[in-house]
Amino acid sequence: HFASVEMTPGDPILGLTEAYLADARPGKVNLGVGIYYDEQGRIPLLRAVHEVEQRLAQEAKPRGYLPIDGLPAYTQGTQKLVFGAESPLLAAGRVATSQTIGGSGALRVGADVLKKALPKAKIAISNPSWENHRVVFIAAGFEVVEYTYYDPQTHGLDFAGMLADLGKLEPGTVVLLHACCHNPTGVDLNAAQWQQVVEVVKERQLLPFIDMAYQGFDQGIDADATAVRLFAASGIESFVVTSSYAKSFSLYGERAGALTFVAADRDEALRVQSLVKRTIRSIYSSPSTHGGALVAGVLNSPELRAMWEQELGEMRERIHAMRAGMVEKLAAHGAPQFAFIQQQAGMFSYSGLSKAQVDRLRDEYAIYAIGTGRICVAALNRSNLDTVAAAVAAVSKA
Ligand code: PLP
Ligand code: TYF
Repeated sequence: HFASVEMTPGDPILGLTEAYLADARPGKVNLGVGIYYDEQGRIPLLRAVHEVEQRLAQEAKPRGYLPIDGLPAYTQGTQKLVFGAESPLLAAGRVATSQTIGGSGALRVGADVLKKALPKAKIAISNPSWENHRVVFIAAGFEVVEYTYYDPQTHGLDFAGMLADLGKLEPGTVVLLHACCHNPTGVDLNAAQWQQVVEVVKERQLLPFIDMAYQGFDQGIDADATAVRLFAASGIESFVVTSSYAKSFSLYGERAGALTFVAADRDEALRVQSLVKRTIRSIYSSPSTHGGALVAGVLNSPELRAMWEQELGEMRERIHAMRAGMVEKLAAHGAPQFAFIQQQAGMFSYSGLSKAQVDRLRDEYAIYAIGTGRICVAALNRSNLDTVAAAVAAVSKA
């Protein structure tokens, strides 16, 4: 039956971790996968999360099924994080949110729903984007096109190119936008640029699909939601937001995500939500309990919420410090051309390293980065910063 099945290429990011784990060299560093590590090189268990976990263990509650669209305390908490508690959209009942299996699950359910609602629409993603964006939307039956985004000359945004490409999309095209901390480049728009994107999207009648996997990882919960808030205030009737708590709660394996549809009015929101639920039913029936209970427990306790915000703040400050430290150390090792790393935001930096330089980092220095030159700055710490900077400087010399 399966004789004709050929080997399918694996995920290059997750494959790199396997190679890293198999590497016996001491002092190896994994700058590949997008995971936030603390100063000790460990994935943190946030104190606020641990606190809820202990309470849950004490309560020893039964594990019934959740509703198809998840825990209400979780989806309502998500809406307030995404739009702000005072959002008129929430008051108007125009927002429908479902708890999903990670941000990835939100992307896929969202894509399947859009395919049913808008069977002819294409989707435009940034060039480059997280590779799974393409994979997910192709799997949902979409034709995927790209819009200009990154400028390799400046290591920044090609904003003119981006606006021009968005302005040429067919009306009705879905546009996937990274809310903040763009994966893989680390290159974000400022508020004024977002406002211009909002205008083009409105004028071309595009459908914004905002992927927010790193809320709170650059400037803060509200600042990082600027794009969402501008779309919410724009008068645009409908858009989609996907959220992930993998990074902001350090809950990678718990698969805590959310899918939010904004609709023209309350009645439309209810109808869209019925289609979302039908879609979820046909894939995995209902989401899992534990991650949802942890996030809802933190968001709905003023005390734990304050603790979480502080811990989130510590994570983003550490990332900022590592960016500054990396730039400083690289300059000290004779590579001042990397100053742009400090302008980029979030976990990732498109370092500009070539495939050959990335190969040398791995072979000669046991430092693992993605072949595109993407590095995860959230994997740097005071103990590995100097070694990494020295190695990057060394492979960057002609
Ligand atoms: N979207 C982007 C841009 C991401 O980088 C990630 C990373 O993991 C996700 C979505 C998916 O997150 P999750 O791990 O919650 O599926
Ligand atoms: O880009 C990253 O590294 C993260 C983690 O298939 C990730 O978003 C990478 C690949 C993948 C799932 C998650």
